[in-house]
Amino acid sequence: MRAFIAISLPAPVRQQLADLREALPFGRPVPEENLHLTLAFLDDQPESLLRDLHEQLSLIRAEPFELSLCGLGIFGGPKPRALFAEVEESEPLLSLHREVRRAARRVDLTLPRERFRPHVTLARLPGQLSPLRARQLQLYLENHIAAPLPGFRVEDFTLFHSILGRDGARHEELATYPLSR
Ligand code: 3AM
Repeated sequence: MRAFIAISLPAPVRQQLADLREALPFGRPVPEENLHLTLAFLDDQPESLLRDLHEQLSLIRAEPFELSLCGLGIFGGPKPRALFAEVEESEPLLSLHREVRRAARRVDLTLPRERFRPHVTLARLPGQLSPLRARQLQLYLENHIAAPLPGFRVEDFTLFHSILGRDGARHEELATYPLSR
């Protein structure tokens, strides 16, 4: 079962982020209902392992915290692959990320050791850009450099099943873990 752990965004935040993409001249927008902040991509895992992981995730104790989005960015350098909203690296967020990875390790799930760059992917980009498209993208970023971005309170995180279809992925919530005092 293809799965990942993420922070869901409140509907008004998803809406505001979706609106931001309206002027994006090309690229494949992430469907509004799929906008999320990935804490860990787990890939394909047996259901038994996900059940064990669920138990470990249920044991995580953390308080709700405020999350801020702080700008737009592009992954992929000269071959842009994704447009994202950058998320401020606050201590509670980094701590939750560490706890999630610890839970995965406890069930012998090895996650790649890449640096955590918290973000919300807004659109997939084609990678290879013509000079015209590169210019359009640059203009889009310049025009949105000061766009106000929403913040919100994180009250829980979620284990998702990602179901790949012809039109992209559909995300199904397997379990949600509340943060509480
Ligand atoms: O949060 P973002 O959008 O960056 O790109 C997928 C998405 O990340 C990523 O997992 C998140 C939830 O789908 N993802 C999908 N396949 C992946 C893979 N093979 C992957 N990340 C790493 N390796």
